[in-house]
Amino acid sequence: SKPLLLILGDQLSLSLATLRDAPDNAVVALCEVTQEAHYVPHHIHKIGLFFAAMRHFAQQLRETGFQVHYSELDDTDNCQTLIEEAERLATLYGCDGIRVARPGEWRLYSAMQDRQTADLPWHLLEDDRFFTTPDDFSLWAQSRKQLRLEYFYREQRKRTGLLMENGEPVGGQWNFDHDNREPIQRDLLFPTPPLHEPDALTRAAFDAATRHFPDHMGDLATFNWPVTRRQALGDLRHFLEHCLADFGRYQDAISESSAFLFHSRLSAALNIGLLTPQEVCQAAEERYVQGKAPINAVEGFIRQILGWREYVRGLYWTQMPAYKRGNHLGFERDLPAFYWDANTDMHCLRRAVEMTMENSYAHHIQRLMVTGNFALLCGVKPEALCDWYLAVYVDACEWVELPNTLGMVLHADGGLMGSKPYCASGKYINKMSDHCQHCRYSPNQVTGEKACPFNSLYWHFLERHRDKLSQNPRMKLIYGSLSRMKPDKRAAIHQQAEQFLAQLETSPGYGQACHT
Ligand code: FAD
Ligand code: DLZ
Ligand code: SF4
Repeated sequence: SKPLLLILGDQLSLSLATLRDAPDNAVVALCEVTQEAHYVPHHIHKIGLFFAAMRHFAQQLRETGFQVHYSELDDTDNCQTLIEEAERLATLYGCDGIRVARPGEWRLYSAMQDRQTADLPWHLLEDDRFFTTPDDFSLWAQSRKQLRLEYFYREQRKRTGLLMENGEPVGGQWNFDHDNREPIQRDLLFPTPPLHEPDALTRAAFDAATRHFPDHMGDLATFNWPVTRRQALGDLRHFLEHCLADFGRYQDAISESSAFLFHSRLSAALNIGLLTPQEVCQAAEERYVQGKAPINAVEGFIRQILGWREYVRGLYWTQMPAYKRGNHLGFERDLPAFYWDANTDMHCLRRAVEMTMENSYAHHIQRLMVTGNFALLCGVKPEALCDWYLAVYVDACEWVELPNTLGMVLHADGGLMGSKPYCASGKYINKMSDHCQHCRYSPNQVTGEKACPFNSLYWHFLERHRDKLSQNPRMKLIYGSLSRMKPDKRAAIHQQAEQFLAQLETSPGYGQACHT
């Protein structure tokens, strides 16, 4: 037999199952196709990253001795969809089947599954570059009444031995979050990420991306993501030496001046396969063992990767395709127009979208508590918000984007990702960030011309969803405050929010303009 080994854009790892035990006659294929760059209007950094990293990986595979076919976007015979292009290449090279590891998105997975019995059959392999497989997650979930990250995470700590000592968690606790909620401090200095100069291969990839997708968000002049394993290892080293020790305490802080603070910026490199989650977690643990980073930082960091990252992936694969249709709170609003151009006088939102436009990145608390929280309070419909997050972030792949957006932000899965919605008023943003002093609104006012819109929207949201949320034990306290509010104050807040929502410009079709 002679297989075509298809390597997808987020499968750039030599350890990939598809490449293991490959017969000598196998042909490896990597395919740039317009369909993958179009189905949501990706930020140009994301397209540039995928093309540049795929081209470098193809070169590495050739140097390792594989026979590689690389389809460029400009090839005249390129079919421009992954399925068709792989089948064209398999026929061209006389292959009798196509092997591929589980893709990162359901739409591709189901299309490939449908072709398992075709004349030219597709064979799907498990993608085992994670700590757990979807089957492991399913087995864990079967025995539980309720799915919660915390228990899943503890089990993974025990299974891997990460931060464990004689069967007990290092430091005597599983979780050090109470040490990890420091707001932004005045005069804090942030490390500068290493600069990656684009080489000729990267420049050619960028040129193709810019020519084909000139209208997409962003400018490749500010691109600074790793496109090779060597560059990704450089970013990992920088994080370990300059950021990890402060990662924990400023994990939830938001800064006017820094897009990255002490975050690792490693999500894209992890998601496309330039780094393994195992090596990143082990390297962080090592810094703790050497006494170079405190336990609250190292545990907090490892929990994101060993806990959250695996948990969302397990949820995605065990709950799809129904998961994507979830809309527990019945949201119907289109996406506010400023998500595409940052044109808003709400300063925190403006900065979050500006940083997103500049870097194709925003850190977790900006995604969750600024752009996410605003969409939740306004009731933006899940498909509109999910398409946006999938399009604009360099690390976005549906298996990780969807549970975070639909589940964690919009509570549209009815509570699988979080036991309560992460709704918050302007007070929270004022506490964690230094944005409000630059804003035309005041986080301390709820009604009136200067009132921060988050404040009235917050109460309006609670009122609107009383039926579904007021019995939630974690929300009883806040519903108590709402009940005690004087009726005239409540009416004024209601009116303030209604007025705001009535004048909020939305954009039903911005994304669609780039879909064709
Ligand atoms: P750090 O803060 O340094 O964290 C370290 C690593 O932990 C990250 O690189 C990432 O691999 C992992 N991690 C942290 N939080 C999460 C999480 N909630 N879920 C899964 N992994 C996590 N992450 C993506 O990788 N792709 C996405 O498309 C994505 N979409 C998101 C959408 C929303 C609405 C929200 C709230 C979060 C989303 N996240 C996504 C999770 C998180 O925001 C990013 O992983 C993180 O901001 C990436 O930056 P970093 O590498 O500097 O992370
Ligand atoms: C995001 C993306 C882009 C922009 N381009 C390609 C591509 O040309 N070829 C490819 O194989 N993958 C690309 N991707 C990633 C895919 O959309 C998808 O997320 C992964 O292939 C799923 O494993
Ligand atoms: Fe954001 Fe409100 Fe603060 Fe302005 S006042 S920055 S809108 S939280």
